[in-house]
Amino acid sequence: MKLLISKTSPYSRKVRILVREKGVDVTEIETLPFDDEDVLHKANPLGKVPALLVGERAIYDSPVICEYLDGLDKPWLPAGQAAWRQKTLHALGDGIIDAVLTFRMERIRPQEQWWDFWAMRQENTTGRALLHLENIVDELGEPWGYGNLAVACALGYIDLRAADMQWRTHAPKLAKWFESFEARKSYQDTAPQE
Ligand SMILES: N[C@@H](CCC(=O)N[C@@H](CS)C(=O)NCC(=O)O)C(=O)O
Repeated sequence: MKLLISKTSPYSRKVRILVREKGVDVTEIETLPFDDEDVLHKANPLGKVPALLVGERAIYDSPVICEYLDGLDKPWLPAGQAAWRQKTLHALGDGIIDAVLTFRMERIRPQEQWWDFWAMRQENTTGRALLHLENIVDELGEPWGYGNLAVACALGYIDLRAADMQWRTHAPKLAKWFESFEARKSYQDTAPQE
């Protein structure tokens, strides 16, 4: 299997960590989505990373790839009703990434094109989601799980792109919980590289 990734993409990072934690045999291929490379467009017409090539077939987006790879052996995702809890947590992590990414795209435009309403909305979304996680931190468990994977990558992405939020000050219990992830080799080996 081949995995198209970018080394700053938090969605790619989720899959890259899962691959390492579960020991799946996958070759990573680095692409630059904003360079509109053919290899990526062929794999994913949406032009986004990550995309997984399984023989002639391509699988995307990152939650679908995670579910596919996780299901190959000893799934983290529990069976039955408990799966929805994990998938919802995964969606929460991805939603934080979406909001931080949207905020960043707003702020790298020329300043006269900034849309403050939209930027503030993303900031508020991120703040609310972090507060929610702080309130449910005791339910999260550790170390990696299907939902925690996305939450940890979201926190890592805030560190990369929105460090001035100082989220650890506002969510100290979550910050403590996060320490065990930061110490993992799979997390360190997938640190974003610009
Ligand atoms: N929902 C998608 C989001 C993927 C995504 O937005 N990836 C970004 C990189 S972080 C990308 O490839 N962007 C290129 C573009 O939007 O054209 C997933 O979870 O895989």
